[in-house]
Amino acid sequence: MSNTHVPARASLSRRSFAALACGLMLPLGLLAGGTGMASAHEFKLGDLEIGHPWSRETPAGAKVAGGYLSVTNHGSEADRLIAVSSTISDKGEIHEMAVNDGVMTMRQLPDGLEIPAGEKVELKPGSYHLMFMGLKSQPKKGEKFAGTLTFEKAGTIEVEFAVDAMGGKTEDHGSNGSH
Ligand SMILES: [Cu+2]
Repeated sequence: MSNTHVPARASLSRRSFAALACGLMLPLGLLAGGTGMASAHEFKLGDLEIGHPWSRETPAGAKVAGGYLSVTNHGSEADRLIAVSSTISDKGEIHEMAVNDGVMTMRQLPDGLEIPAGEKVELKPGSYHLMFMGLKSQPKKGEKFAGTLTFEKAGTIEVEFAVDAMGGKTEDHGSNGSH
C-alpha cells in the first residue's frame, strides 16, 4: 500500500542497484537451516549452482545408493559433470534411465552429463542420477555424507548429500540390487 516508496526505489543509483543484486547471490541454503530434511541446501561453483544433493536410505546389505541434485548453469557456456565420488562408496558413476522396448533400464553416461548454458538439469529418481557403487557404509535417514562433483570447466566441489527415507515413489534401482 505504501506507494510513496516507489519513487524512492526508482531513484536508486546504478551502484546501489548493483549492491542489491550482489546481496541476492548469498547462498539461499544459509537462510533455510534448521528445518530438517525439507530444508534446501545449495552450493556454488563459478557459474554453477548445485541444488539440494540428497540420497536415500538403503536396506542392509545394499551395494549401491542413488544420488540426486540439480545443477543450474548461470554462465554463457555449457559445462559437463564428468565425475563423482563419495565418502560412503568405492566409486561413483553418472547414470541415465531410459525406456528401451518398454523396459526401464539405466546406463552409465561415459562422457558425463552436459549442463547447457542458462539451463537447470535435474538428477532425480527415474531420470539422470548419480550411483554410488560399492557402499562402505549404509546411508541412514537424517545423516549426511560428503561427496565430490567434478565439472569439465568449473572444476571440483565438495557437497553434502542429505539422506532421505527409503523411497517407493518410482523405480528405485538403489534398493532392488539391479546393479
Ligand atoms: Cu543407476
